[in-house]
Amino acid sequence: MKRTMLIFSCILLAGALLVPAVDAHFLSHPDADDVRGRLDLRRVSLVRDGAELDVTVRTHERFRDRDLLEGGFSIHFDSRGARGSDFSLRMDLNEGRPWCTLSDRQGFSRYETKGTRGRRSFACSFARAELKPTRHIHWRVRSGSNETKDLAPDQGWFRH
Ligand SMILES: [Ca+2]
Ligand SMILES: [Ca+2]
Repeated sequence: MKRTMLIFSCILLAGALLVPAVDAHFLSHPDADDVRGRLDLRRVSLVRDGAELDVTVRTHERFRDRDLLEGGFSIHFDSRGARGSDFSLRMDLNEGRPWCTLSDRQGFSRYETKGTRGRRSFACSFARAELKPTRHIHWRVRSGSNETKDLAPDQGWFRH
């Protein structure tokens, strides 16, 4: 009985150690210190948390409200049919609060919610169903202000 418990515990432990490593590999991506300005992307992540998707962008430097008002961050999702962006998530300010707006290909707002802002980070969560995915989600991140233009990845798309 003890032996069975031990083997079972080892299997559970191995599973717990393996899963985060695989997730981290596929869902979180570094971006180089490769452009000027405060919105130079450092790391971007897309994590599935049950039915929710959590998007987080991190920058090399602290950014200001002004940087968000001049452009902020946008995430493009390719989740349906032909290649190209089907939905985009804007991460900026609305009446001084961190704000997330998910819009469709035509630019119509489909979902809005409060974001979470740190000195060098911005995060949004929304239901995966909002993307109406018909296949694997591909995504990419753009940051922009008067002094910064950055992309992650530098070319192409991440695959969820
Ligand atoms: Ca960068
Ligand atoms: Ca880049």
